[in-house]
Amino acid sequence: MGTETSTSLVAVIMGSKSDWDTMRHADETLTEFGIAHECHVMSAHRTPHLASTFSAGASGRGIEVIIAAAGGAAHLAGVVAAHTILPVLGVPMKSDALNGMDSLLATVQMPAGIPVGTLAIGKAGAINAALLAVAILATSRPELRSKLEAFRQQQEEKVRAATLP
Ligand code: RP5
Repeated sequence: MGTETSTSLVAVIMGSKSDWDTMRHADETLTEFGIAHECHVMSAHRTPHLASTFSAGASGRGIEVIIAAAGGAAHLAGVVAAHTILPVLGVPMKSDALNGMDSLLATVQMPAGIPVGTLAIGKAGAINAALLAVAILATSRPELRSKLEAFRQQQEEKVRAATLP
């Protein structure tokens, strides 16, 4: 975590190291698809300058999609989206106090003009944010589109082959 390469296509950022146990699923999914990416901890509240400079400079470094995860008063994805025109995918973290409903509403309820594509709370959101990032990249990369199609096919076959006790 915290590595940065000039070749990354996707940046996965999260408000706290405590989010990693959930966001590692985004990291793993991107790795499965062979997507060059980087993961960092930064916070809209605790490191506001870092969050704004990182997002303002992301496009210039070749990043094409940002995945931003936060919990509670989850402002990270929105703040990032305010500083870049890159697609920003928000992942609400499951919180102790309100089970992630706070994170979900804080992430999804953006004012018109600054979009954040918000995914599900927790692990499903982390995985789907990565898959959506792959889908965005795949619109201009045929080999990635093939990988995504193969993934869907395998997923379907697994469900069709499921047997119950
Ligand atoms: C948010 O506050 C983080 O994204 C995390 O989900 C939550 C709690 O952070 P810690 O107190 O565990 O650092 O900023």
